[in-house]
Amino acid sequence: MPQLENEHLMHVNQIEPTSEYQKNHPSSPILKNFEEYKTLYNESIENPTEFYGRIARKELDWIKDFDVTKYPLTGFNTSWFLNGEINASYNCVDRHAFKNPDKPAIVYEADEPGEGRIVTYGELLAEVSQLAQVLTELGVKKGDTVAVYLPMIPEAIATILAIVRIGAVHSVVFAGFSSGSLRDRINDADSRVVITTDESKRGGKSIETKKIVDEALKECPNVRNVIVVKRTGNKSVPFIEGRDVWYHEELPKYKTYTPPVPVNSEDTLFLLYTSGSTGKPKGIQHTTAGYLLNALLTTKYTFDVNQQDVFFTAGDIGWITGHTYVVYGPLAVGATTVVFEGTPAYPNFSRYWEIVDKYKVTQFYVAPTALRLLKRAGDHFIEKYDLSSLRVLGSVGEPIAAEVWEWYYEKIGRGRCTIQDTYWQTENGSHLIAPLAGITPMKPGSASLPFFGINPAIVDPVSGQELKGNNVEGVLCIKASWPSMTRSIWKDYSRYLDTYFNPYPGYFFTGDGGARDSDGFYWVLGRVDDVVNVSGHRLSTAEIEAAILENPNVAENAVVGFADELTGQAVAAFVSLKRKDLSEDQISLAKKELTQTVRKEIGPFAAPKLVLIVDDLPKTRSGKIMRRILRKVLAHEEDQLGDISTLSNPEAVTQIISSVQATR
Ligand code: 6R9
Repeated sequence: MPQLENEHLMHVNQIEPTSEYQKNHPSSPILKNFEEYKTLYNESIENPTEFYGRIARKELDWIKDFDVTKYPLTGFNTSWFLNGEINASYNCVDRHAFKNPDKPAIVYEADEPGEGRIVTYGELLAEVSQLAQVLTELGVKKGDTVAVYLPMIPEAIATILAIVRIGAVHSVVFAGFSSGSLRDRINDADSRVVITTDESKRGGKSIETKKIVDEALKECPNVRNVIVVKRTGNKSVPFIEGRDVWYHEELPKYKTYTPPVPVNSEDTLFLLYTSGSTGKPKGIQHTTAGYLLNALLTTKYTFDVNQQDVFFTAGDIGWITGHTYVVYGPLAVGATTVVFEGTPAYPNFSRYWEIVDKYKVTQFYVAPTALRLLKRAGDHFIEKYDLSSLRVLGSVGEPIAAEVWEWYYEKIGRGRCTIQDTYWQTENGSHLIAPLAGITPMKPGSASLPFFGINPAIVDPVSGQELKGNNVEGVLCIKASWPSMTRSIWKDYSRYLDTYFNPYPGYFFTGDGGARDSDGFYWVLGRVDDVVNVSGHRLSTAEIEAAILENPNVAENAVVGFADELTGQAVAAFVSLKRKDLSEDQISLAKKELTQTVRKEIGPFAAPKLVLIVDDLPKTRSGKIMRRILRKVLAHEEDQLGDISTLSNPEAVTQIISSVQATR
């Protein structure tokens, strides 16, 4: 049997979904048992055309039926549901509003407890329709891109759906990004209209959202209009006549119904920028029918969501989790989605549980970083809450450690709920590997088994050969396309091929290490490229390095991730300054400035936790910075550096070791 490097992780017993889960079920679970999953899964792999053709016709409402379910071009370049016509906003709003206009679509919990409102499917249809007409009036046409820079408020959901209602493409930019990042994303996507708020509120603080947009737009010559949602009403917020229009003033000018524009299955639904190995963010391009179908199916099957459910994804619409599991998945199913504007810590660490009890949340989905924070805050923040409405608990964005999993299971789930550790990426659109609620046995720390249609492979990183059988470890790849797979990187199809398909020909490469254990369960072992994961935020070290280099005092720098108890990983920057004769005070000022530079260039969430000023960075003779050495030193593994005598400057390593040790 091969020796697995991470074998210690994988000796975990399976936990069967409790019988209470089935017993307390308000209707009936989506699947009867694990056998049924296996049968459907096998069909989805052996006969994807039959499986997906049938399920797409059953689950989605089509304007025109598709002719071909799956059309393989070259390799993975696959199109789905060809020649079909559909509209995503119709599937997420109209079809539910027609049946049940008074049913809550959105439950909005504002940053301030006690504030918020409910938006029914009928009201959502009216708001989406009116905004769709505002966009049309502002000249937005089918295929145009619209930038969305909004906090977690109901208008954000209406905006996304209004854009796709007229066949336009949304490009949501996380409202924590700085003006520079926003500017780059607006220009790359060639967005002509931006939607934002006057200000936003988070954790009791006001954020000057509109000012950030105005700053970005100084260098976005193609933006014609800004639609501004009044969130706080602060009178001092700048308003540029002729360019800016108020959301609340424009909408009432239009009738409350406008028909959806038919789009082709393969027309672009949205762009979402994410970080990769190089500095430039990638505009991940998703298409309409395939993405929508998988968003719906995973919501329904992974989380066992049905129409009576209240689904609370505590993620932001600025990231893929918010796209798929705040907006498209729950609304396509016809459930109620919770839109939470605030943070888990404001006004105190009970906030999530208060929301769960208040709205009788049935599914709760969050990143482990929040769970680690809440676990550390203490169980007295949980104990007085009932939490009996919860059936399913989800985890996303980073590995969940076994002790956090168990805490979640016992303290929040009270031993009754199932836990779905869902592994997936911006590029995949929806879950790749995840246990199905109440069906798949769970193993703390393992994302378990693949979703329908996903055929994972563990590939040897050196030979590129697939490692068959169980007890194997390598890089995690997928063997065939699935409907919600990204079709391209915006305006950079060759980068798309280079990133995902060329590294291991014949496979989609995830960028993650992975293993299959003796039971055939999958374990995700973290990124094998230069991507770090801070609090579930995906950051490119190259992008942070480029930001640091903007500071005129910097000669060179290298950024790597290191383990952090709370945020999973944290960012460390090793920087050599142009001047080497600085005093202690000047050095500490320089460090502060560098952190500021990253906050300004990218956003506060990317700021390095550790900045080390060094004379020199370790390099190969060909001049490549050896980031591997920096990672090892930060991980206390200075005894495992290997042969450093071949470096051009081995003495740099000694200085780095002592400066890292001085921080401990
Ligand atoms: C959905 C999302 C993707 C990267 C991915 C991996 C990490 C996500 C995970 C997980 C372990 C899980 N990741 N889910 N690692 N277990 N359940 O987070 O998308 O922002 O694109 O990040 O996140 O490293 O490659 P995205």
